[in-house]
Amino acid sequence: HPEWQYLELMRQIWEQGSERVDRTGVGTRSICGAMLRFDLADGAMPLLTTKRVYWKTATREMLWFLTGETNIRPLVLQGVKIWNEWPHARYVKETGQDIALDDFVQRIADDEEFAMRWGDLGPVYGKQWVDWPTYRYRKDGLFEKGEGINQVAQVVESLRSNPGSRRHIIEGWNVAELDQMALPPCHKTYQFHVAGDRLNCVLYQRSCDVALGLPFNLWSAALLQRMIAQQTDFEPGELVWMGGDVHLYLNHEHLITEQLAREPQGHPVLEIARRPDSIFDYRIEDFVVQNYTPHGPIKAPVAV
Ligand code: UFP
Repeated sequence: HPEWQYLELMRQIWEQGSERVDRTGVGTRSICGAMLRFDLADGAMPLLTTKRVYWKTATREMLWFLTGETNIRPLVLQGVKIWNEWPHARYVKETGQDIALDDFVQRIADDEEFAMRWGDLGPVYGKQWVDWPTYRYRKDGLFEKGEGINQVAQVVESLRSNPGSRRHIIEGWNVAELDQMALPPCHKTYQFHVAGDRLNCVLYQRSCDVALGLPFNLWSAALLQRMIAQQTDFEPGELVWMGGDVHLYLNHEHLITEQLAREPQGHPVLEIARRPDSIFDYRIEDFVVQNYTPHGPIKAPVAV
């Protein structure tokens, strides 16, 4: 079962990772460099079965990236909570008002103006993916804003017109704008590769919380690959995931022990019910997962 790769990685980090103090202060065990490979033929997806993964939440986030949106409001209105901590922390810090997270999120939902002011994450994935900013220098030495680059549209186009290219890349790591982002991109580079009639994908993830982040990141990468394959008329090929700093948080011990005691069960598949007109026209209803009978969820705190 392909999921053993994930469980082996988890075990290896927990047993052999070097213990380090990290940005969040929680502490991790960490290894440098790891690779996982998943074959997406016949609808197969890297959707973990040793605990329930909320794939619809990850799917809504991916669709939100593709809109270019960086404000959490559209996610909040769909009940997706994964980005809420960051704007909340900024609000508390900048206004000195100690509002509870739930109240802050409710206000984002109810008050559009408030959301405009406080709900933005800065130029994170969505912005870089579909509207990477450009600047042009003028004769007088000043510069003006150029047109944004839609990397996703360009990759779809280049896969169609020049499949053998080695430049099919979607990059999130905009060095000049990292300081404006709530969180610098973790899943920072996607590269696509055509082999015969199959579309492969490499994801490079610079930093990976294997217990809570990776299950989401694997699903999302495979989802993006599936959508792009559909749009470019290729069969889904392999997803190759590569991690840089690959770690487990020390306060996830109960999750790790529980999950490593479980065995993968079943082979979930993803069906895309419709072929939308473009990569930007997918809707949540288009995605149907079958044969997903996972073990129960395991809760653990996210390090912010
Ligand atoms: N993280 C992930 N996947 C993500 C995401 C975050 O694993 O998609 F957004 C984890 C990695 C790390 C933390 O534990 O969040 C980010 O912290 P840092 O920026 O210090 O690497």
